[in-house]
Amino acid sequence: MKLYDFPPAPNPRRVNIFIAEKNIEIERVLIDFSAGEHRTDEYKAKNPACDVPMLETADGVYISQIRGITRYLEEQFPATPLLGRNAAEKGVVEMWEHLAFINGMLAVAEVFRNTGKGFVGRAVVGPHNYEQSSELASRGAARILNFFQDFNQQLASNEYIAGDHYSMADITTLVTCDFAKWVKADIPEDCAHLRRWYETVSARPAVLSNP
Ligand SMILES: N[C@@H](CCC(=O)N[C@@H](CS)C(=O)NCC(=O)O)C(=O)O
Repeated sequence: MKLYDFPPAPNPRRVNIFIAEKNIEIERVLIDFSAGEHRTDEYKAKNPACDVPMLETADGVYISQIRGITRYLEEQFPATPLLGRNAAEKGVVEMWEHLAFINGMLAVAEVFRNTGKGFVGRAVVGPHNYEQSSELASRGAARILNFFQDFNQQLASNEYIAGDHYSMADITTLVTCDFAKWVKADIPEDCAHLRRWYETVSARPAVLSNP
């Protein structure tokens, strides 16, 4: 099994923390963005989405998209469940992980990719080229603030994002909070619940070993 990885980027970090929490040994293949290795014909043949991370199973199956990768790893390595322990938990973890991704991670990406000089003509991840939009950057900044408030609200009555247990929903939310710093957005002072939770999950060994 191999993980095609680029550790400095936030989405690969989500999977790297997941793997560390589960204590799984996986060979890494570095895909260097700066050299365009995620957009070569060779890589595209394995992953038409042209993104990272991607998993190659021992049977030679290629799985991209973090939800696909974590689902596969959870099935193969069920010890230390991170996607829920029963049907209800699985549904709730997936719900919150998806919300963290679309309302958090993609909101930050909306700012980052629509403002960074390195993303001119590359405002959206994937095989197609899109121009930057300052309107999308502004909208993304507003969405980040709402993400912080909404997740703070969820943590007012829950120890972790999806309830009383640490899960993939926490990992995606934590990585989003750290990614937000790249666009100078930090958890607001008035989000005491989110700040309390952030302190706790940031101290986990699997998080510290994947900065
Ligand atoms: N929806 C994807 C997101 C993956 C993603 O956005 N990866 C970024 C790195 S954080 C990437 O590959 N970027 C390539 C590019 O910028 O062209 C998933 O769930 O795996």
